[in-house]
Amino acid sequence: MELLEARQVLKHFEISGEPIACNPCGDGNINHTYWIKTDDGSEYLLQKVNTYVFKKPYELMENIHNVTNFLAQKIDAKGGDYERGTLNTVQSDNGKYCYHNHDNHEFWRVYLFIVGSVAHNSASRPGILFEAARAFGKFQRQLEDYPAETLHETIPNFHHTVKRYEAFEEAVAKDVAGRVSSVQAEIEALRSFAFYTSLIVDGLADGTIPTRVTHNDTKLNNILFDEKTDKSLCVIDLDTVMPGSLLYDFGDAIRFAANNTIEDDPDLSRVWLRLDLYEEYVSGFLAGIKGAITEKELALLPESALIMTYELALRFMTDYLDGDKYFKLLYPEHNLVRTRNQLRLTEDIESKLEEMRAITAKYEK
Ligand code: ADP
Ligand code: GN1
Ligand code: MG
Repeated sequence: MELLEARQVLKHFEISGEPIACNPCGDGNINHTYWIKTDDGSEYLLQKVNTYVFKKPYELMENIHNVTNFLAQKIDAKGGDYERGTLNTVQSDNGKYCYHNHDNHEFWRVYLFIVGSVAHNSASRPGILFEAARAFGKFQRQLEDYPAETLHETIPNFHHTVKRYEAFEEAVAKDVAGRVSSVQAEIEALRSFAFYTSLIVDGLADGTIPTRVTHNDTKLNNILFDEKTDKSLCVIDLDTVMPGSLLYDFGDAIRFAANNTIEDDPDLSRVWLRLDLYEEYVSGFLAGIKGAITEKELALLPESALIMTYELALRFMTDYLDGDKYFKLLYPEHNLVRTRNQLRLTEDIESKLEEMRAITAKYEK
């Protein structure tokens, strides 16, 4: 995006100063993100919302504005700095924290840029995962008394793994991109894990697993760290904050951060679950959540990592078979590479469930 184009969008927001610099920012798979600097030294984060993924951007922004205000009040009440401890939305000229360009149907939003922060794509130093887990555990606790019924479901059935499996079988049956015959082995491998799809979904439905307000996209790079101290500052990417299960957040974080390699590494010999990182995350998460976890949730922590990894393998494959409409791609076979990687990780996690249970037991109190 050119600076001139950014200026056209930013004139619809209550920002301070005239934009003088614009650069792409971050490695998200969904939205388009830019860092902006203005002539009075202010910095902002400008994002084009992906409307293929988020069908109702105004509802999305209502959720985010309300959740971040709620968090800001809690942080402020404890004497913290809410401009660094949570995202801060910037008002737009329609009063909805979001600008709709009617000519090209783009939706844009602006946050304050958190200066001096960094997002990590891997646990490059010991302690990063403990800190990440504490941050997600704390985020969960801060939202414990958030009125869940006021939240819009920004992506219906986002982590309904049974429905994700059905969507995968539908994509196989339709074969719109003509790719099914070339990926039979992967399809059969995915089918062999179908047993796991209902474990969390059924528990939520019959009430044996509590429904909580959860983040639902707990990748390590959705936390900003202080670049000097390595302490976590702020949980970001709040698009999918919705009612869900704590197991979604725990499992997804393990899926991403305890993989020995990145989630789209094509070299499968590098893909496995690192038990040392699993342990670091478990210890931090249980410290952050401070006892606010039930016995059944505790018991299912290892399976949740398997389920969230498997679910994402299904989602990547579904998108590949549908002709790559959902996730941003860096090259044509990217979704297939991601599927194979997540499938291999699912297999490895399944072989380590007992060891993961033993580790979890060490930190239960
Ligand atoms: P996506 O939904 O595409 O993943 P994110 O909201 O996670 O988009 O943003 C992408 C990246 O932009 C983050 O990983 C982080 O590096 C950076 N980022 C996002 N929000 C901020 C912010 N308020 N301040 C500084 N950096 C940010
Ligand atoms: C997307 O937005 P980002 O890059 O943090 C996706 C997650 C996937 C992840 C896989 C709204 O997350 O569900 O787990 O890619 N977000 C959405 O990298 O679908
Ligand atoms: Mg993100």
